[in-house]
Amino acid sequence: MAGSANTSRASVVRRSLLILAMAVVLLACGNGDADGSGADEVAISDDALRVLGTDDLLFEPDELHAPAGEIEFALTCEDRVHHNLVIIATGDEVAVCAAGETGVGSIELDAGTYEFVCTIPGHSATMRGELTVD
Ligand SMILES: [Cu+2]
Repeated sequence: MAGSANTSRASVVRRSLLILAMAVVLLACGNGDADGSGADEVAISDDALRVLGTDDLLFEPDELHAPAGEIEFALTCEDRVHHNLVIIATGDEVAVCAAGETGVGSIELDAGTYEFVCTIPGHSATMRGELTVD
């Protein structure tokens, strides 16, 4: 009896691993097909605020608008420098990107005006912006 219980547990584990492997393959394909720009792209919703962190240490654009509630960010780093995007009032780092890549994140905000900044050392002097939530 103990032997057959172990056998069925092993087959459940095997089946789980197989399902997991298939899920990974499906996710990899889905991301690659989303915009055709490469397998490393993350899924970005249509409502996401898209921001570019430039190699010149600027946010483009530096003025953002969004409706109150869950606000999604897609932060793209230009070619050579990595950045993050931190909402100063809450202290939340909502997105991070490696050089040449895009990072996504979200935060729940009420109506108001929020300053955001990149907190990578040396960046905050120029990498600032304002998010208006209404
Ligand atoms: Cu930065």
